[in-house]
Amino acid sequence: MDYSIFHQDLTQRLESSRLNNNEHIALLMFCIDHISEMNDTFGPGTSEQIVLHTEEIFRKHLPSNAIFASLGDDRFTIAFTNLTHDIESLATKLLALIQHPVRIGPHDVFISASAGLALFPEDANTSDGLIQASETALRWAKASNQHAAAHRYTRTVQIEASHNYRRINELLGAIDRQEYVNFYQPKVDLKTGRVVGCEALTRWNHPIHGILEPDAFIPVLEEEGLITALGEWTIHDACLQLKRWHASGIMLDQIAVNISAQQFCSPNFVQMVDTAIRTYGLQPHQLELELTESCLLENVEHAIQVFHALKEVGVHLSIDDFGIGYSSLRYLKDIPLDALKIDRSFVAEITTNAQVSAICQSMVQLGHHLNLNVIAEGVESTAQLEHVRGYGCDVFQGFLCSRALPENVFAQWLPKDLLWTVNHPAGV
Ligand code: G
Ligand code: MN
Repeated sequence: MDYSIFHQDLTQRLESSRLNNNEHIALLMFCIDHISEMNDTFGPGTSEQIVLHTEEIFRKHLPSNAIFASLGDDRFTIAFTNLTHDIESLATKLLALIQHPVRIGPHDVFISASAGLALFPEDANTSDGLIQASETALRWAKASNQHAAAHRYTRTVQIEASHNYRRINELLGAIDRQEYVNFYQPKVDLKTGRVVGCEALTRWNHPIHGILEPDAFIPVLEEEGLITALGEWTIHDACLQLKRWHASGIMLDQIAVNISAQQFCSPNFVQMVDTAIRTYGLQPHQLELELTESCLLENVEHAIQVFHALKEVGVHLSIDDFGIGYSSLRYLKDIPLDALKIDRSFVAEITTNAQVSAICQSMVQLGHHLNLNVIAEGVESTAQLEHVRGYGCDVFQGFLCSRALPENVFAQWLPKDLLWTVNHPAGV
């Protein structure tokens, strides 16, 4: 059943149950564990086969009073009304049915699954509340490695969730407490050696743990849908920084900021970018937004519109981590871009792997044929530098030149005339 029909049906069942002495309704949320890793391990198409197989088991064994929806990827939800049997033992039975090896090609793939359970009216009294409670219970089941039985939504779960809430508050409060800080990594023109700009990379200066890299906090913010607040701070701070450098005679052309897909898709994103530029009186092209192909995954039409709207504002747009995303090359014809950034995993092998080197060369040509600047990321050695220069890359970034540095260290590191040579000490 389609999820929106499932949701409607569930809402109606809750309504009639309310008129019927609050008859119990149970919602089970199932998730197949580690499905995203299965294709890597057992070959492409494995996860789809497992999802179909699981769906079939559900359909075969569901009682007639149940409604069932597949939520895409690895999730399934089932609602039961007029509960006549023990829901917990039914959930246990379903989990046991799923958790069997499935023959896929030459492999026996063992499926493991987790489940969360929430009841109306005890745990929640709306369909959204019930779905949320079952998801919270599912998270708890996964976190505690519980696969044999459904985890019932309980006060323990609420306590766990409020821990999570405190962690989120900690992350968000960090903006007000000014614990986030941007570090800057220089970008160097490969023909002239001029430091043309830098990439702002956000760090969290945690009161206890010290400087944390984005991996430690960005995924949590994204998971909770809170990345936009930090993203807005990052853009404002970067614009302010470029303005300050200009005021002190450091005439970098441009500052780049990374944009998460979630932020890119958020309402008012374009407006926010426009406001930031105006607030600090920057020329629009002095701000570059680094976007990944994942921006185009959810809603391509909307994403293309956003790209065009940003171009109207006049900011520079580049595709970050180019070459490792999941989208096709087709989008390159539909979106206005200024640069491609060759992912550093290619650069890492450019001197040792002839295939990788050929791919890099082709990426440079592809970029140039589309009138784009091509930037090589992650250049760590002079040999890599010579390769990317030889292929005609326009700009490079990487530890050979400098790591991302705090603002004052960056300003000290910058060559006075902004001209970088290999002899200039690397920023550490
Ligand atoms: O993909 P993106 O450009 O946003 O990645 C930036 C990240 O890459 C930063 O975390 C930065 O520390 C890291 N990085 C930058 N230069 C290098 C490099 O030369 N080598 C490696 N291994 N990582 C780098
Ligand atoms: Mn980047």
